[in-house]
Amino acid sequence: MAIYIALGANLGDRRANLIAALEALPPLVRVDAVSSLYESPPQPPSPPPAYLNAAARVETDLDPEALLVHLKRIEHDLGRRPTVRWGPRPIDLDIALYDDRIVDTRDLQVPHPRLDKRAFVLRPLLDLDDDLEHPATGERLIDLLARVGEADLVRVERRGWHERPHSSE
Ligand code: A4P
Ligand code: MG
Repeated sequence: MAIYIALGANLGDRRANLIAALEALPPLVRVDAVSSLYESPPQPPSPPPAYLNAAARVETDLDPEALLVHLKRIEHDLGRRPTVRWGPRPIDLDIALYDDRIVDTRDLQVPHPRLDKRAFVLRPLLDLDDDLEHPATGERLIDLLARVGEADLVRVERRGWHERPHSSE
């Protein structure tokens, strides 16, 4: 197992926001690998803009609570301000998985509680490691993805996108 962060953006220069977030993670959080980049309509359905999503496999000595604080700080630095739940945001950084740990406190649930219903989280995680399992249920993420379907999800750039200048494929 390892630690996986799910990234999403649906405001401003979405791709640039995701890259800025990845660059803001070190040195406290080292980025091992980044998934392909995907686009999908907001879920639950709401007016555009669409989201860009990706996932990163990371290494860190921060415990889950300290990692959440770090992610919230990056979100804030990138201009995110609290709005309505599920409202549009320049950047959303969630702890998807933290090894095989299960955390369930008021402020933090790991694995992310809606992971199993979201192709835009499952597909990027599976890009990174195709044998991942849900630590609480033991279900394979590949089976969860088959259940939710990924028809709404478009892969817009292959792995390595965050190191390349923008180009349309
Ligand atoms: N929190 C609890 N567990 C976690 C965790 N594992 N990682 C708490 C990060 N945060 C966690 O989150 C609200 C609170 O959740 C945090 O303060 C933290 O204490 P937030 O990011 O501030 O607000 P939010 O993102 O609006 O709420 P939430 O519940 O995280 O929303 P989701 O579930 O992340 O949904 N559609 C598409 N296509 N792509 C998307 O990326 N994202 C959302 C946001 C909705 N629709 C989307 C997408
Ligand atoms: Mg969030």
